[in-house]
Amino acid sequence: MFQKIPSVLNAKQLLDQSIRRTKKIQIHDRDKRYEIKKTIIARTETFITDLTQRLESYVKHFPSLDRLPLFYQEIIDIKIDTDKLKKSLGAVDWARKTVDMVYQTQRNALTKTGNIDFLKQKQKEIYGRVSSIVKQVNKHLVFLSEAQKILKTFPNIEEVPTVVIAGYPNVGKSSLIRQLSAAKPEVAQYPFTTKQIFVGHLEKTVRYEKKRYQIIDTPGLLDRPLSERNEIEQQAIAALRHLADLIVFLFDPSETSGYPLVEQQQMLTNIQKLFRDVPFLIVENKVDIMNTGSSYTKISCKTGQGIEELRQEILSQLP
Ligand SMILES: Nc1nc2c(ncn2[C@@H]2O[C@H](COP(=O)(O)OP(=O)(O)OP(=O)(O)O)[C@@H](O)[C@H]2O)c(=O)[nH]1
Ligand SMILES: [Mg+2]
Repeated sequence: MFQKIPSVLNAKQLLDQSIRRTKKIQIHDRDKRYEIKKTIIARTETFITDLTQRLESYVKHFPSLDRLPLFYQEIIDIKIDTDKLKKSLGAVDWARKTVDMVYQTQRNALTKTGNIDFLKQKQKEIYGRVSSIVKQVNKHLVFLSEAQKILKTFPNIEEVPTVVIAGYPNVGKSSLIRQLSAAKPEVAQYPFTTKQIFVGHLEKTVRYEKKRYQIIDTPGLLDRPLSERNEIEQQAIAALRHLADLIVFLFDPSETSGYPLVEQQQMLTNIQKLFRDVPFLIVENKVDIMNTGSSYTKISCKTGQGIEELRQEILSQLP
């Protein structure tokens, strides 16, 4: 989704690169004065073109934030900060336009004169003004560079029916998505192993036609108000809010996760209040350690018990 955004250079790197481009340019003419004049003009022109094209490509390749699917809008705001991102894109766009304008107003002076010293002086002046414009937006270039690195890690979300797995930390959410799909998020015996959204896929053949579904692993959630949730938990909430056609709520009754079952139950109640329109499938994991005897679906991601039945149950409930 965001793979096309180029790596963003800072002001110094950008200016160095564009100047390096110009060094190779050498125009030949039998008339020595013409040769110097044409070379200076060609180098200046290349410097400006290279620079403005790079600046333009940064702005162009960042997505139009208001037109993105809501899930992306929300995680961009959580992980990057939408207002800052817009401001930085605006600043870089301003720099491109201003560089271009400076050059357009100086261009005639370059082409009209025959005086080499004046020409060199003008070239220096243009380079100086342009450099100071680019340096003025350095902090925005640095911000865009960071943003690009973060955007590159965002999962590719498709417009297909989607099941989101939610639950307390360490209950086995990532283990479950590993059982059900080819996605391989990290599994570990400590809470908050998963720090971002992972996407896997499920398939079902309906009348010879293969249907594709998404299964999403989320970071663990604690039972606390939305306003107290950290950035990692907020991503899980964003996935539930914008992507879920079905929520699989995973319990760990064995409490080997380190969280009491009553707390897990309390959170289920609160999450259900938050997402009233979405169907919930309640599942108890780690049945190899602990079987509560309740009527909920029981699985073990360790032994594989109940996994195929759960897969069928999920597929039958997705639209
Ligand atoms: N005995 C047993 N252990 C399990 C089972 N499922 C998961 N585990 C273990 O529980 C621990 C947590 O598993 P994860 O899949 O990382 O849990 P998670 O819910 O994704 O955890 P976070 O990403 O931290 O929220 C790991 O040590 C798993 O090996 C199970 O069915 N039985
Ligand atoms: Mg996990």
